[in-house]
Amino acid sequence: MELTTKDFIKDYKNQFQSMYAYSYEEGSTEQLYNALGLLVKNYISTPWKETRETYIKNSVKQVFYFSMEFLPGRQLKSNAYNLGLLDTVKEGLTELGLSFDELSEAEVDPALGNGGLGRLASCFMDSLASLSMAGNGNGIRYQYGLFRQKFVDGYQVELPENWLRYRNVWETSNDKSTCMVRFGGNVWLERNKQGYLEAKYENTLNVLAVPYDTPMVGYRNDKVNNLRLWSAEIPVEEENNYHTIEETEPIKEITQVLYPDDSNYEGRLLRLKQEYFMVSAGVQSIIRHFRKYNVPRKNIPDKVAIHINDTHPALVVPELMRILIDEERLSWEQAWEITFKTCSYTNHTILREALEKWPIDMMKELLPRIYMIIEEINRRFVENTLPLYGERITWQTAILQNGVVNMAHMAVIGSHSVNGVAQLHTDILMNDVLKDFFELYPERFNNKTNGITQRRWVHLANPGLTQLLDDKIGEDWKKNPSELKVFKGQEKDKQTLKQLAAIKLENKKRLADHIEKVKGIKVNPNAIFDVQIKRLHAYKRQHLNLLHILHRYLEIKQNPSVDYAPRVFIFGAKAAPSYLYAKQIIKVINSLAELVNNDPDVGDKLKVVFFENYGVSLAEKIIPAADVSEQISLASMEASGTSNMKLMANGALTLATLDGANIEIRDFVGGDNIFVFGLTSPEVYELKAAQTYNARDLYENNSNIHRALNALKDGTIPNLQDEGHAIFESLVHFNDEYFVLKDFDSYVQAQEDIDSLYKDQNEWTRKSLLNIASSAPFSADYTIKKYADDIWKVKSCAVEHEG
Ligand code: 26W
Repeated sequence: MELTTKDFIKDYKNQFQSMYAYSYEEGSTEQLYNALGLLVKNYISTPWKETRETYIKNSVKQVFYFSMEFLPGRQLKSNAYNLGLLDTVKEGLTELGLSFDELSEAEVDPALGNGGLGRLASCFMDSLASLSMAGNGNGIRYQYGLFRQKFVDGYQVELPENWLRYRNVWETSNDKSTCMVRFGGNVWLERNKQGYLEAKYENTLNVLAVPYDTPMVGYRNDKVNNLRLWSAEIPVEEENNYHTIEETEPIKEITQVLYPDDSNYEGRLLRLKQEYFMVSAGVQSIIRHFRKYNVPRKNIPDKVAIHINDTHPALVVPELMRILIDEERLSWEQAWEITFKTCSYTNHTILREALEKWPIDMMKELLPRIYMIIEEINRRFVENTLPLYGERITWQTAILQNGVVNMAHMAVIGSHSVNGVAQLHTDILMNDVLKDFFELYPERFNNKTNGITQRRWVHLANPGLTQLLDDKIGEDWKKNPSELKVFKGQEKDKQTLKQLAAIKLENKKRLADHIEKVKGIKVNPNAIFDVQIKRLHAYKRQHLNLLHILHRYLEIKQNPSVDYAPRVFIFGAKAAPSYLYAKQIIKVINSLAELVNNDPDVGDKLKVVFFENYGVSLAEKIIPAADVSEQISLASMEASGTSNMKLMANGALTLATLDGANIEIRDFVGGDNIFVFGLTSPEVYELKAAQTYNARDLYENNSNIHRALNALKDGTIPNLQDEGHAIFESLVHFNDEYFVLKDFDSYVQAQEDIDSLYKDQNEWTRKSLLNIASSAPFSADYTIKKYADDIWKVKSCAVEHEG
């Protein structure tokens, strides 16, 4: 949009004064930020309204992305940037003697998700808007986001994240679109005068769902989509339906906290309430829209696509059935046809412990009508499948099994499309995790490799690199990422390489300053910055990284002149509060950091930095400064990974197992420009099947492993209780579930290869350039185009302006 600096200054002064009744010169940073945020939101409001009206007027097909998690990150900068106002705003503030960066740091980063799945949802929102597609998010407005992580004596401590204590300038509560969600009570069917079977309810607990809408601003296309987050509130009492304070107490709980478990399912009643609450409110508001505009119900699948982001919102299937049958009076067959054509499902993990299975008794009591419908879906499924495929397949794929509702099965049966998030992951779904379903419905399965938005992760996070790309290949890559490959042409250009290296060094200096500020650790910006940032989980193998650091430390102690390139190992990771082993790994890394960072024999050769409270904002600081991207999960375990893509796009070289999207990264960048190590997925499957793995043998016969493992428990690492022992035990006595020791040697070798290459700065930077130039396929814009073409059948849509 067009705005002069002068107009901006005028608007800003007015905005501030109208909010606080004094001049901006007297404002606190927080107030100055609030005024700026609300002003930018004002600028957004016109395209936001026009976008909505265009969708309605043209009756375009819309996507609703149902997700229990969204991790949008701070929005001031990205909104101003996407609107095309960032430079104007910065200039204007400078003229007023204010710093944009300082104000933008005052924004809270909403941590409404755990990790990859939530961040992916937000990258998708950004791409949908930027591609001018009608794509809305539907989720929960948690009052408390993911806990704030603090280290006390090296241990993770979780603090509440009360992000709404401050004003959230981006959201608009939308009172006219509330709906009622019913829980519990008794339900029965009664034939009414017209001969319909009517669902009758008594003694239900009614919860008011209040939507809070947040604009999702497209990149310079005047397009603004909607992220709708629901909050549970107590309904105003009615004459015959009122509840006491005691009865309504549990209502407020529903949207209070985000479950902090990543890839770990626990059958907690409150979580099931959250899932149904979000699903029911979302589906009701979609159907209400169709009623308002008189869309024939059978046309629903032509007008809406509902996406189920992992199984968490899989209750969409029975909820849509319920509304179509009970409220819209369609027959079962008509309702099923619509539901099935409307819904699609993405799986994000193959970890068995992550697969949601709700106890039937719990479901029946909390959601009696929904359970009746699930039972009927299951009955019909069994009735159709049994004669065609026989007993084994039918019972293995049923929704109701051994007293539980299998949510993945419900999602697959109720969706016309099922996808994994990287090619290997999709293959594993088809050949292993969902293989019986693949036999029943091969046509439903497809792959959609994840992607990231370059706008947040390159344009905004790495302005130096962005400027260099603009200078060298023009600005087209910003709208059309495939243009990035043109950058390959510069791989031999000495000057470009020099500039690229200088930009990386600048970014590293900035991160080094930040490290000193928050951790008090001095690091050398010329060292290799080696980064592993992701949730802490045994399958991601932060402890393999840990063992290698320990190995290097012991080598240095044994031979202080050993020739290692200086290295800073950087970690960012939260552990689920109940995941003891992950927390023990954090503690050991922190204690090892203390040892290494303070040992004069070590000097610059080795530094270890474990950031507290890793999240989107911290990632934006770390990623542009990374040289090495650690993607070291046991092959077959990481569905895709997305930090691998962000790091690659910022010129880090990947150190990886052939897992998830790492395989595709290697394919695009070429085997010479990535460091691959470890077992492959087929080898992992084979080794598991053979049951011949013996970790103790490796401990006993491999001297490096022996030495490093002993150091975990012999007092080498200071300040440990039994955490070192616990890791030792898991690896040696419990036979190393994730083959850490098996991959150790090849990991160490790859790390040494990294050292050698880094000594040749020119060659290193050339490979870094090739990584940047090969990162376009991982743009979320491409991923979203594929979802849109293959699954959702939605198109880009030009927005019409008034006047
Ligand atoms: C029910 C508990 C629970 C909570 C979260 C189960 C599963 C999850 C998520 C599916 C975990 C998750 O975030 N998975 C990650 O999704 C990313 C986006 O597709 C992938 O890149 C990661 O590989 C995958 O671990």
